[in-house]
Amino acid sequence: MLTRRGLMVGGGALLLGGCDRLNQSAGFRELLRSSEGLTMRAQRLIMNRNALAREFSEADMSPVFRSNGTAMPDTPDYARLLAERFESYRLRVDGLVARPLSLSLGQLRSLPIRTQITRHDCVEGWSAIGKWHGPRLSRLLEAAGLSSRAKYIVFHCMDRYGSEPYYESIDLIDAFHPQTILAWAMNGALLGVPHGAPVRLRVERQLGYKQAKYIERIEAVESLASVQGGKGGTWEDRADYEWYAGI
Ligand SMILES: Nc1nc2c(c(=O)[nH]1)N[C@H]1C(S)=C(S)[C@@H](COP(=O)(O)O)O[C@H]1N2
Ligand SMILES: [Mo]
Repeated sequence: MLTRRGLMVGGGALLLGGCDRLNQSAGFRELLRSSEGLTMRAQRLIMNRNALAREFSEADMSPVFRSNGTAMPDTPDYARLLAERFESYRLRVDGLVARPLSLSLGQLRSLPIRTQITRHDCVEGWSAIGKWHGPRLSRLLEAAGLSSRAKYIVFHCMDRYGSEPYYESIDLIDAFHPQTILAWAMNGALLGVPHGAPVRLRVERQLGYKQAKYIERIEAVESLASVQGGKGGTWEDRADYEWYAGI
């Protein structure tokens, strides 16, 4: 029987490509076997998780970008923040981090920004192309010192559904994706209230309901089970929407 080492040092071994060599490892064979049960679509989703969402040009931008879900959070706290133009607003980053952060809007706006023109797709059947500006989420997570135990990033919002705040969550692949930003401006102006002022998430490889608006707290967790209904988001808990809403 040929051993892996035998193949590596044998005469023909030098001609073997990386894949042939990988095929010899039990771990890789196991991976192939377990993935046979997955559909092609699921495999493609897994393989392409780091790919970029398409970016558009200024000419493609929608003349009207409608608002959906909450357009004005109706809590006294939000009314107060709005009245003082978010002067005392703080974005908290906490949970499984070494150094919890509490950032004013001024501090958030002083971080280097990414600008991207992307298409937003809502499950209710509408899409719009808009331009978003804000720091990458990864920058904040790095500044906070994300723990190696963290597996998900939860976004707690200032608007409520019933008695609970709107919330959403993503995994670390999406959290560190280059197009995952905390947008504080849209289409060249400060983010308006209907679109999530003062800060909303853009996670461009996923559907509209994942794009959390009115964010006040970003929490790193090991499991989603203990956050609200346990399914990772307001619509996941209430309407059985998929947690991973990849597009
Ligand atoms: N906090 C919060 N975030 C939210 C929602 C919401 O109601 N509250 N609605 C979601 C849905 S379903 C969509 S399609 C988008 C709409 O974003 P827009 O209002 O900027 O178009 O926000 C998402 N994020
Ligand atoms: Mo949506």
